[in-house]
Amino acid sequence: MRPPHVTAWPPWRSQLLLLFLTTQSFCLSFFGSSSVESTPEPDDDGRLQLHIGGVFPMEAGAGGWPGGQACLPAVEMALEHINHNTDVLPGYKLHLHQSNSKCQPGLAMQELYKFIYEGKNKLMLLAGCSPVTTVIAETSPEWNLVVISYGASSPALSNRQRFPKLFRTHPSANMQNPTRVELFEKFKWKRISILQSVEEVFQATATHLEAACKNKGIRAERQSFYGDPTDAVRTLVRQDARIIVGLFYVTEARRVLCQAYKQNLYGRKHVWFFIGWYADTWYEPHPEEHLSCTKEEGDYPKWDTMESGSFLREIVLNRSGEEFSEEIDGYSIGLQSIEVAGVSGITGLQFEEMLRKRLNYTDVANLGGWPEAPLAYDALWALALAFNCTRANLPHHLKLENFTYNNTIMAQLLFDCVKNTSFKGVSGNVMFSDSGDRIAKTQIEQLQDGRYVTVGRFDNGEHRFNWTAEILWPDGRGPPPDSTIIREQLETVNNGLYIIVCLLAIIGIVLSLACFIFNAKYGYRGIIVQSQPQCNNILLAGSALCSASLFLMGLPTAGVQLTDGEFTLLCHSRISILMIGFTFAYGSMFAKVWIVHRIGASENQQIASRQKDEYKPLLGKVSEKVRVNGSPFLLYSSPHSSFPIPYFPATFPF
Ligand code: ABU
Repeated sequence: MRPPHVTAWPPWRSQLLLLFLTTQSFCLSFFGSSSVESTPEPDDDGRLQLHIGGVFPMEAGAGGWPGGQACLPAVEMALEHINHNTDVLPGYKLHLHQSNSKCQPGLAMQELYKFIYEGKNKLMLLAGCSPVTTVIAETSPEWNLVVISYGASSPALSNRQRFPKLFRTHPSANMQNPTRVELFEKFKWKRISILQSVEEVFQATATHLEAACKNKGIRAERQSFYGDPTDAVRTLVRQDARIIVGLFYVTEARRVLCQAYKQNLYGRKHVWFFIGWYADTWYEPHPEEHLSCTKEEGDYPKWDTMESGSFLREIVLNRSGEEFSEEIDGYSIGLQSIEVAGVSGITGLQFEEMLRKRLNYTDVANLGGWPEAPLAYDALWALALAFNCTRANLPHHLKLENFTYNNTIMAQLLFDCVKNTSFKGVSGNVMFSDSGDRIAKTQIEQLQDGRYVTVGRFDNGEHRFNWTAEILWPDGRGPPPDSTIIREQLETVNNGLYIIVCLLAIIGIVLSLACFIFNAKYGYRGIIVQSQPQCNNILLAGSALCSASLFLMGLPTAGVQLTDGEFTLLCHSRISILMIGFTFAYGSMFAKVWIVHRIGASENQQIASRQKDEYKPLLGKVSEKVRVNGSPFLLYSSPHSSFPIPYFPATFPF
């Protein structure tokens, strides 16, 4: 059963929702369309307003990305910069309608519905968080709306057939997979495990990673969980997983750590790869999440120390090749551009300072969406520049402010303008691939005693790793192996013990031989004749063979080398000798017991037949009684039966 706190969004539900909204849209366009020409409304300063909608996940909920916390202020900042820039959209003012999606697709669809059917027509939409972007980008083409996503990493979104009007400034999560595989190869790990939540974003990333590993001859085992990772972590422990790639949202990541602690899946033998866009101190337990493992439980590990194992994270960078060598170290944000102003007139560093100020210098590194804030800023610039481009290319009778949801000409122009976007933003060069994706590089960081240290950067395009620092290993002995090392070792019997057992075996054989000679020598005596001498001889031969098998049982002893052929022969011989010896000894003993029994039984029979004659008259009466009762068994079991017991053994098979 699903845990009640988990928000689910299986594909069939999104399809149902899509169907519902499509039907709604059809009905509304039939009976009273939302796609009416909106009356342009001038602002206080006489500029015409252009409306856009944006959904921002302001909280993570049970499992999600709270990226709106830093991305919304970044978008608001971009809005101010664009509206104050006289070169961009002169005579127009952008107006943002925003709502909190909580990274829940159902809620986001409700907000989308409001954007469309309430207030002014929106020309474009901004979306963040993969599950939300997925449903919005799947639905929006019904209203000819282009969507720009500032925070959706799902590889599934790179599908033009399914998402015909989606662009994103956030790179696909697949970008990190070549980096991971490169690391596996560097440390000679041939077996890794993937632990993933069943969201489509992680499912698609894991599938891509599995294929990339397979190409390099690396075995990847995948475990997935829905809400509660307990069973999946248990399976990892059973599989002796050592190198683990975690693909899940941050609240789920804390649950995974809790289980890793409980089930001992941490420490110097383990290496964990986590997604790089979690807040810096994401591993600290949150009291409101009510996890059953907290710091107070005594030995709860300090996850930021090396004793807890190696924690690596991958951060996607959005820089061009020239900027690659000029990275600024020590920033977990990892996304700001170098000190060259872009289209907005500010540099990456200025952007960061402005955003910090806007956020009142709070602990920004622990804000959801802090690493993605430059992407959100650039997403709004991409949107504004696309409006600019569309405005310039529109036929005379069409105006941006008159956009309606069935205006396919304007929708196509908007789409083409976004597609051809190319500008320098605060997150680097912004341009989109044919599938609407951003091109990026990856940075690897290691959590070393409370600090994230950049250990290397991987250029996906050139397939080149640039190492900047050593990865530290908890015990200083280098990378841990990818599984328990199995060493084949020949186990031999101690020479002293072997000699003692051989001496005992010799004594056994000598005793058997002595008994045999004794048997042969005194075979004429009555007592020997009555003791079944043939059986005795076979028994002695069996005992001697069993004792002889002990010589072979201890082989090979320490220092004795055998070839494979010799070892096979030895194995067969010792078992065969023991088997034959045991059969001789036990068989002859059993034969003896049988003979003695038969003699005893025939003597009994003779006595019984004598008694039968004496009891004949009584027997006649009893036979009559048996006929009347109809059951000889009842008669036999009756406590009042006067039937003579000694008669029965003679009728039994013996
Ligand atoms: N970097 C945030 C991505 C969030 C998501 O893909 O849902």
